[in-house]
Amino acid sequence: MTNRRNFLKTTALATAGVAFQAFNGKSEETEIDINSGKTNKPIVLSTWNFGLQANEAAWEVLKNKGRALDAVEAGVKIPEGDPNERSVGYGGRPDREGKVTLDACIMDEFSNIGSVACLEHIKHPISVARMVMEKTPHVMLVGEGALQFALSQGFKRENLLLEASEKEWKEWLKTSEYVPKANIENHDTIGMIALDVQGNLSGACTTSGMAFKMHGRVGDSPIIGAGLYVDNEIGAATATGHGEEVIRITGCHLVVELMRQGKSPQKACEEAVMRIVKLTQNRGKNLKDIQVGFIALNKKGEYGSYCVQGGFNYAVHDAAGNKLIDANYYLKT
Ligand code: SD4
Repeated sequence: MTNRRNFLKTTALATAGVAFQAFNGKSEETEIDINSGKTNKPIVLSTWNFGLQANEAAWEVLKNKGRALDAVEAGVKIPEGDPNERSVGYGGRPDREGKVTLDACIMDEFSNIGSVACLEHIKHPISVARMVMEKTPHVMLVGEGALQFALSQGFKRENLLLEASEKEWKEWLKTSEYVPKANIENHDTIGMIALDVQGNLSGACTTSGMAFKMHGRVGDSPIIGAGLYVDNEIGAATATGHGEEVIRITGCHLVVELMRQGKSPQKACEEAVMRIVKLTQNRGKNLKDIQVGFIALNKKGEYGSYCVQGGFNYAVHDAAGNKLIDANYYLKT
């Protein structure tokens, strides 16, 4: 919405014609030169600090006028393939049976969707999700069926459980106490959303889920509408944190629908987080135990983010460069 403050900002920027970021401690909302009708594209956003590296891979595609879909797949494959990233793909922490089970989904500008959940032994679940999207009559495959499909498409069966993960799991077994932690090592799920030079949006989301989850547990990340949503007319959103809470409000679909109602990406993320806050309080649960973060991008290349508590950051790459931003949050104490 253009209030007087925004009008002044956008007017001042009209000559510069660049995205503006307000770091006033209250908002990370980008304000684009709406009056000139300019769009900040291409642009890519991704969750957590490993997003910086992932963005670089996505940018290679975007700067060469590639499709946002190819950019987000290439981007999230970086942490997926990195054994040092212990919350995504190869090297992900196992469930309580010592199995590394992966969740991922992808969505393009035509609302094509593909997803895999509880997939074992495959390093790049995002590429399997893309194949579900492009080569099957379905949108989601799980467990053994997803694995069989991946193998039939030529994916290699691999052991994803690192020695370090096995050690941690054996340690965990001593107490078997499940305390789902978000913000581990400042990176968890990678969710990535991008707008290409053609003005098309796509998104991808991939994770090993919550460490020591029950075997068979599926989070928000492979669920279209929860961990990821793209509407090429409006915008895109992706989420990280406690998947159960994101699913409860169909988080990313909600964020995109709020943008459809005219909210900025920042305000849409804030409202979705406030819904989680309210439902958590209504259910008598402690908000301190919960972390959820959303990032959102609209058709103009404006973006925003908000989360329940501090510690969440996200990476943004546009023509001005690649940077990490600390998301603003609700719970200040
Ligand atoms: C899940 N949302 O499986 C994922 C995990 C995550 O920060 O993002 N943790 O619930």
